[in-house]
Amino acid sequence: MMENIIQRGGAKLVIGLGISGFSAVCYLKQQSYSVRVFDTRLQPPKLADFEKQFPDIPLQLQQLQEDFLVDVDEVILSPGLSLHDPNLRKIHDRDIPIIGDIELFCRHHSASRIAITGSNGKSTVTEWIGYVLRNTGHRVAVLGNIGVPVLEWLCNPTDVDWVVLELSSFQLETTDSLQAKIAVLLNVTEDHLDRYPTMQDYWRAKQRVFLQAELGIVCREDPLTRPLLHSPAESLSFGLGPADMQDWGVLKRAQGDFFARGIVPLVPVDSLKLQGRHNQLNALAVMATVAAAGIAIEKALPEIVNFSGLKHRCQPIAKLDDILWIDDSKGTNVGATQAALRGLARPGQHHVIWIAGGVGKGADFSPLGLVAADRVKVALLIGEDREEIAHVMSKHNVPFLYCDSMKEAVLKAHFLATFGDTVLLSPACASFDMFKDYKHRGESFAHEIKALKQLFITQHA
Ligand code: UMA
Ligand code: ADP
Repeated sequence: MMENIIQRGGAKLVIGLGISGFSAVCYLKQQSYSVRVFDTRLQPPKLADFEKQFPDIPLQLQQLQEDFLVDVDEVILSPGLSLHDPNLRKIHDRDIPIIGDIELFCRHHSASRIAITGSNGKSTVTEWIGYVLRNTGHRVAVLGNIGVPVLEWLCNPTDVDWVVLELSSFQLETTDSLQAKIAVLLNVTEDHLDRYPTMQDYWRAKQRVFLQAELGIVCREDPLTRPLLHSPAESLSFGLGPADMQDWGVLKRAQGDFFARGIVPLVPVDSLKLQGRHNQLNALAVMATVAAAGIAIEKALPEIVNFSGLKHRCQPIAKLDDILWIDDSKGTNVGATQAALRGLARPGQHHVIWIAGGVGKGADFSPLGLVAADRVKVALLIGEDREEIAHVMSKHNVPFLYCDSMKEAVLKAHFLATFGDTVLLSPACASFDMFKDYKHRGESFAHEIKALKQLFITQHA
């Protein structure tokens, strides 16, 4: 439902002409605001669309000129730029308020919001919640960092019972009016330390998901998820051990492990389609959320166990000669890759050929040492920061080889793998030194496996 928008005299300056900035321009124009646009890049991604659709909107690229700020009463900043970016100095000097697209959305749209954040698992849990809500007869929009800008949807909204928002720390920094009915903080492990001066700054941003929330859902296994800075009216928790009455956990029974609410066992843990301990945690977060949204858990459970996950997140993509190839290209930080190695390989067996490396974003790779030492046969290291990972591997006596391309990594993996091994792409790094994005990296992995398959079939024909 749309609320009345009070027209303000000044102009809105949208910074960033990627998908979120472009959607902000479309929305603000639709609402008859006066709009200007600035991007520090010479060729921002949505430039062509912008010039075609809005030839009359003033645009500055690369340098923000003082005259562009006259009459601007609010800046809508892309999550891609830090509030401390030097390009924003003139805006700070003039004390112009800076908000993000999520803030604008929350001010202008009043449907019930479920907000999900965390260092890892956001997209999986967001889609999973959307899937369960939809399949139990609810109208839902799944938006945000997942790749659908909130304001793009708001230009043409449909009637919904729930808006499910995946929120990054970057988006939370510029959002004051979130007021989620349900706010979920999945985990907080190191990420984006190229943008945050300290881990505490990153954690502070994540905690903003609880701003004026009605219910906070947190992970008992990660103390950093507890709402310490902003208190939701109520809290619930999930974790892989036994749980208090209304909380979510796992109970051990003679027949095996069961997901449970308090002391009530619900379904066997191994009925879940998704693999890995981290997905058991994700499943519990989904159970807690959809139950809090008012869905009878008995109705939700068949949908929850049936969810088959998202591409590039621990997805088996091929089996050749009894060797399993797994694409976890979205493993872009240490926490995600730790979860993949732990979740997919038994300790002590060393049957994982692990492809890793890329842009490390200032991360400390040392937590990967022990987990790799227990499980990895050989690490095949690619990309800009491969030497940093190699350093940790050599400290833990994990064999490693450098590779200069995905093709080389896949070929080497093929030659090194033996019956029953798993080849896992889980880079613990961003991809933009060698690929467009994590999807491109995963596709390149799949492409090289396919090429290998053809070579293999031809040779054996
Ligand atoms: N940039 C500049 N100058 C500018 C603006 C941006 O150099 O003036 C650069 C920055 O390096 C920035 C990059 O461009 O990182 C992308 O910024 P953008 O404004 O083009 O981004 P959008 O296309 O609007 O995409 C953004 C989110 N991107 C980021 O937060 C970096 C998308 O999340 C999100 O899906 C989209 O809005 C819709 O809400 C992507 C992401 O990588 C998937 N998120 C990070 C993550 O998941 O780890 C947080
Ligand atoms: P995000 O949107 O937070 O990046 P994704 O669902 O896209 O999360 O998953 C990113 C990576 O994190 C994948 O490698 C995935 O296997 C891993 N992952 C998913 N859930 C968790 C979790 N609860 N804890 C740790 N890693 C996880």
